[in-house]
Amino acid sequence: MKIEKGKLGSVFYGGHLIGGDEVVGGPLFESRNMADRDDLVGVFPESSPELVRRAAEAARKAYAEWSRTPAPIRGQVLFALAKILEREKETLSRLMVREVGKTLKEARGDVQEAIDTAVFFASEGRRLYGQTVPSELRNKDLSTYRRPLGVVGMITAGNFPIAVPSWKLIPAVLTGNTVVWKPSDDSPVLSYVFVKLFEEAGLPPGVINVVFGGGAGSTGEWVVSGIDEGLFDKFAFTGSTKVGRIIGEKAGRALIKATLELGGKNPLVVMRDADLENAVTGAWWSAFATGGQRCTSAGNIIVDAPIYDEFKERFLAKVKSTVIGDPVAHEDVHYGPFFNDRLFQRWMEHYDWGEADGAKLLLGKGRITKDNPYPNFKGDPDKGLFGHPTVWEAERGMKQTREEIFGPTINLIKVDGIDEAIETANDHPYGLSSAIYTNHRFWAYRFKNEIRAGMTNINNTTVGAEAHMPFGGTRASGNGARESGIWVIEEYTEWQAVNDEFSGKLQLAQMDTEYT
Ligand code: UN1
Repeated sequence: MKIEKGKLGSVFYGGHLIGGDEVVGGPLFESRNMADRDDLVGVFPESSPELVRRAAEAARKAYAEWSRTPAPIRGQVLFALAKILEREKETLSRLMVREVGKTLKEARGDVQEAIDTAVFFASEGRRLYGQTVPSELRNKDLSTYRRPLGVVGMITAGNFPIAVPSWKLIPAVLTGNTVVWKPSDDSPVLSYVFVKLFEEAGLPPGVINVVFGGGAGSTGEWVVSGIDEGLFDKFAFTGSTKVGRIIGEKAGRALIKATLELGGKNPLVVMRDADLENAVTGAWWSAFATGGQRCTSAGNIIVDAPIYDEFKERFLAKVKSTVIGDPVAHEDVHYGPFFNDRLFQRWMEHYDWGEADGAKLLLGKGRITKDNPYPNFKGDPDKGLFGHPTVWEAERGMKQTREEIFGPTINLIKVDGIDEAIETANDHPYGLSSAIYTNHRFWAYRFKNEIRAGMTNINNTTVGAEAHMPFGGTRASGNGARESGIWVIEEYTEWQAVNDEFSGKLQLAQMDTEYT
């Protein structure tokens, strides 16, 4: 499908994509431009338990042929996909700005991450190595093969509507699996178009099946129940720790692998010797890029006592320079609206936590409206849900320093020295990303070695992981599985051990006996 320029300017109607058919009917839901709620972007149907089963059957049927397709040929599809995504990068990015509310620069980055992922895994089709292994017996060869798992169930969030699904879809299909995908109800149009581009690249019908709809009490719940029904051989999820635990329990009972990418409370430490200019800019971007709606967004900025006051002053000045607004009409905004109502509601709650715990509000006051204005706002704030950039002075142990907030809010915490900085940085249940600003090698190395996080940055932001590095977290941020890069192949395949006996006799390992 060539995306027709202009066609996406009108309302987009789509159906579930099951086995090459487009299935419509059932209750409908809307996808609206979050910066201008009057702008209807798309209308899609909700799924049903029955349709989820139908999608899983279609995936099972397609698996027979797709798993037998040579891996280099599967890789060719991904090369074609990378080229098509390049061709459509601008259209997809502009659609993302309208459908989700990302800024144009960030939307382009989101699509680019999928292109990079497609390029990376396309060549893996020619490398999906097994091993040859020496046998303890003569005239016997041992070898290992990677085998696909079968049908993969997937649920993704809407904050990275192309990149994060690409981390799952691309390695899953490269390794010979087929998929039932429930994309976020924040981004059905992008998800629909993305799968159509896979089809244009040559992916056979039924390899990726899509069921649209919401989470609890809707399609997401039916897809998760599918684990109990034995519909899936693997499950991949990006979303909350709460839902991740439910999926993890079910996957455990069903004895299938799960990839769980969950919440974060990512610390950023600024030591007394840091380049302050760089640290202020990095801390600002880590906290407020994407309006704080990344799982890698900074949650706590932990500042060494001797520079605390200076950092605070410069940081507040930087935060006040943030430009917020409608990203469709204004390409230069730093962040746009909340990506959905639920995120906004949850963000508003954190003001109560701060008040209850006696944290000091330095900047920010809830939703931006005409009556509660923000000076650097572009567009009409009343048409969407926009948040004031919010900065707290907080103390270790307060609820807001331990729970993920997922919005434009950051806590400043004062500490004295590297020991207290590391202890404070680890004082929350999560372990996704982390960062330290220092030029002292000893402090940087101590942090790198002692921080409990899947990803660590030295003199760099908590956000912006590269597409070929292992992405994921420890503790409540995940279950140890990683996405991106070569390591992810392990998550979508299992090993087959092959014994090739050519002695013409009955030889037995471990037993010094020959039967003839
Ligand atoms: C996410 O927020 O779910 O590292 C993914 C980053 C991006 C991906 C974020 N490359 O910030």
